Order: sequence, then structure tokens, then C-alpha cells
Amino acid sequence: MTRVLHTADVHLTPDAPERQEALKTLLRRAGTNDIDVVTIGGDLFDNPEDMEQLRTDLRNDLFSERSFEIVLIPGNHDVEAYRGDVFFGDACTVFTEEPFGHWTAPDGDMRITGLPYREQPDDELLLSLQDREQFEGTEVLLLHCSLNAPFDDYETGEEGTRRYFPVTEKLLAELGFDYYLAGHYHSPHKVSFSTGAEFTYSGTPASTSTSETGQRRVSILDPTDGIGFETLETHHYASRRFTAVPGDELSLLDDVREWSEQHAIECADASIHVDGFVEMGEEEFHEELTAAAEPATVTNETRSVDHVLSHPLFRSFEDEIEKTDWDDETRENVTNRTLEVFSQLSARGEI
Ligand SMILES: [Mn+2]
Repeated sequence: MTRVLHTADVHLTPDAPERQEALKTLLRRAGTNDIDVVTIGGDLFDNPEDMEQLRTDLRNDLFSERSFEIVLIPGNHDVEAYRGDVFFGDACTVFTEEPFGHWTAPDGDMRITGLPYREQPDDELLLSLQDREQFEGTEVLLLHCSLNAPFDDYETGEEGTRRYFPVTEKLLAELGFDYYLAGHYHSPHKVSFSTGAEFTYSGTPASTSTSETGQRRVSILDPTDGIGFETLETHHYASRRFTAVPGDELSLLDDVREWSEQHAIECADASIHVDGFVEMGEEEFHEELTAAAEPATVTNETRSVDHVLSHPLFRSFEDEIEKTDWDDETRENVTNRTLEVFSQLSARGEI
């Protein structure tokens, strides 16, 4: 049974060697994981000039003599790069042919239809996809697109509101593929269509911006189990915000320590941001906080309000808060805002 490891949006560029490392990591994973084909859903390169510099490295080191095949399509970032007669290595097939090409697994049980990037899914393309040659077996479509879905607003950041090859579930489902392996959105997603077909974005294998947080993934397609994800040990950002509450410093430090142990792993660029108020001295708290967060970097915006907490006005406010039937979160929010006001009044010498 043919198994696929799917990735996309590697955005290779000589300036970000961690992306090339991530590609190596996932190819190594494919080699030890019973994978028959690796699909790359577009934007392998950040731009055409980068491809010019990196192509021979790929050919010699990464895309030759593999125990699996690699099939890739151009994306919106690198579509111009494939115009010439380019060769990436004997394990690699690039779909440049318009309107699409086919790759059939050596076992004959799966066929991948690869769609080189274009701006719009026009009628002519859709018709020719619908009229494609019949295939008995698992049918996969590899494409670079913007799927209209609840997550589609914040996914490619730098590209603003322009929509690249916009598609809907309905439009794709009507094409009748069993699986849709896609690139363009930088976070991993899986969508199960009402027809039973499955769609996935693998997301980037190495974070390309600080908004891509969390361990990166690849999508695995196993025709018996469908689409699942595996995490990669590759470069990524991890970040978390905490709000300090006076008197609760120790439990906050515990939370920070626990988060750091889990997320500030070696391949992560981890950072912690803490705001709110403490009653502990500022210097002492800062030292404890940086130690707890280690090796994550810390932005500490907390302020000590020890002098406010003992003020009779604030104490009577706290007594009033106690009498309310508000939940803990509301009490915390109101208390923090009041502390903000008290701190400012105190700084101006008005209380
Ligand atoms: Mn893209």
C-alpha cells in the first residue's frame, strides 16, 4: 500500500539554513518510516533566485538516490523558477506541465495529480480535471491554494488579503479525488469533506515567521487510516503570555517552569511574555522568573504593587470585591485594572 509524506512551503533560501535542515529532517523521516512518496505542495523556494542558488545542492544531496520518490508542484512564490529545463535529481518529479500531470505509484494503487500553481481555478481547468483519465485506485490531488475555511484569515500573513487560487470544499469535492494535499497556508490543518474525502495543509516544516508557533508537522497519508500528522524536531517559534497576580507569584513561576520544560526544547526559539502585578520585590521576581523560564527568553512587564496593596483604600476595595458573586476571572480582571489605576495615582503622589 502506497504511503505518502506531505509537506509544503519550505521557502528555502540561503539566508535561512534551518529550512534546509528541516527538509533534510523530513526526508530522513520518510526514509525510516515506510514512505513511498514525498509530496511538496508548492513554495519549496522562497523566490526564483533562491532556487538558482540551491538547485544543485538539492540535486546532489537531497533528491537523489532515495528509497522513495519526491513529487513537487510550483507555488506562488516559486512558479517562475521552473520555466527552464531544470533537473532536481533522479528521485524527483516536478509537475510543470499545464494544466496538470500524473504520477502513478510503482504499486499501481495510487495516482497523484499535480497542479502547477496558477492564480485562478478557471472553468477550463476544472473541466479538464473532471474529464481526467479514469483511474482505479486511490486518487490524490496535489495543489497550492487558499481554501475557504474558518482558518483562512490569518494564515499567510505577509500576503495580505489577496487570495491565491481560491477554492471551496464544494468545488474540490466535485472533482472527486479521495485526498487533497495542499500548500500555501503555513499552519497544519485537516478538513474532512462531507463526501468523505480528506484535505490537508501540512504547514511549514520550519517556521518562516514568529507567527508560526508550535512544533512543525508533516501530513502522513496512509490509504487505510486516512490523513494524520507527525511532529518534527525542527526550528520553530514557541511563545506564551502570562499575567501575574499579586500573591500568586509562586504558582505563576510553577506554570512558567512547566511551560518551558515542555516547549522550550532545543529546536525551539521560545519566548515568554509576562504582564500584570506582583507583590514580590521587582528584582527578586525578575530573577526567579528568568530562572524558571530558562532557556526561553523573557519579556517582563510586571510591576510590584506592594505599596498599593497595603493602602487602606485598596483594602476596602478588596473587601467589596469579596462580597460580589463574580467568578475568579472577572475578579482578577477588575482587580488588575484597579491596581493599574492605584499604581498610577501612587506614582503621581496622589494617594
Ligand atoms: Mn504560497
